[in-house]
Amino acid sequence: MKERERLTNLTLAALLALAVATGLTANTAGTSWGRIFVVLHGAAGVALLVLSPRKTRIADHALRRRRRRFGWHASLVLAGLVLVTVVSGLVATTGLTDRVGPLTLMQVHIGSAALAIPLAIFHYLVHHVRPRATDLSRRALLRTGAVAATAGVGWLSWDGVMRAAGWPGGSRRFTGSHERGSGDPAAMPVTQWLDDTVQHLDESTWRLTVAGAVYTLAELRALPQETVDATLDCTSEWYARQSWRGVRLDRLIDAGDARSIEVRSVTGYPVRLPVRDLGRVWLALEMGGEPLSPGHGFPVRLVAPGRRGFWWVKWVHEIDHSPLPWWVQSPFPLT
Ligand SMILES: Nc1nc2c(c(=O)[nH]1)N[C@H]1C(S)=C(S)[C@@H](COP(=O)(O)O)O[C@H]1N2
Ligand SMILES: [Mo]
Repeated sequence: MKERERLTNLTLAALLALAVATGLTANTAGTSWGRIFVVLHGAAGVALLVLSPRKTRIADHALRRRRRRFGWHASLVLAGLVLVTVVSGLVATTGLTDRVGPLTLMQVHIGSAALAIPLAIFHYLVHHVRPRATDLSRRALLRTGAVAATAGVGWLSWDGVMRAAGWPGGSRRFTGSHERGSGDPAAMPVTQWLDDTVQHLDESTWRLTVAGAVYTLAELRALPQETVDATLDCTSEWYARQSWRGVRLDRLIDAGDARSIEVRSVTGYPVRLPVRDLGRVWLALEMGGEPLSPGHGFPVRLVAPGRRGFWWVKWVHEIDHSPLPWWVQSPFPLT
């Protein structure tokens, strides 16, 4: 295989790995340091598009000359999945729509990427694309630099195009999310992570257990309340800024000699917070001056400014000390 083709294949492999890594990071980042991962993620997507004509030529060449390797059908499926992933990602940035039929664009984007990962690994195992010392030659680096520059400029122009067109995507948050229902709780989406369903809890029987102590809703209302303006930023492309009111966690539970604090919903949805967060996480009873609706977590839910939406446990039921460090948990909830 020609040197140039080999380099294209290698660059594509690196881009796929970069896209997956930055996509995962971009989805966990809640504070502005995450911006760089979102930019890299977009640029990786554009770079894949930039290289796609070259890759099409390489594949076409191989197929014509009947150099069909084992599992070449799987390679076509892989190409299709990568295309769907990149295009659904780009369409999602526009904010013009967030659905394709019964699925959200993010479900399509993440779903097709997840299907592509094993196929990509298989593809590179069969095709033995291995780096060589000459990959660091001046010419090779210049060529890679040119792809990176084109992708960077392409990504920035895409932002410019969206702004010029007046699309919602022009004013995305640094996480890539679009604004939905800020200051208007009724207009804010109700979102569950995976398989939870909206709970309709009865305040007369609901109880909160905090390190063994049991509270009724009336008892929580009697504790000192604070108002916090904070942004809930879901990983499925939307965010909303609201005025929340509730009890700061350090007024309910002290760190003691715990290393983390576990918070669990009535459905068993768990998160583990570092004890240093006790002074900056709230157990909210109200949003926008009204009690929470069932969809938004009635009677109480976590408000964790600077953390992505999946930390903001709804229908909280139990808060407890844990001897484990906070990072002993899956990077994303499993329920
Ligand atoms: N118990 C429970 N809490 C949860 C979830 C869930 O599935 N179960 N989903 C989380 C996710 S992913 C988000 S984005 C927010 C959404 O909050 P909202 O429905 O009030 O907008 O709730 C979080 N809290
Ligand atoms: Mo979410």
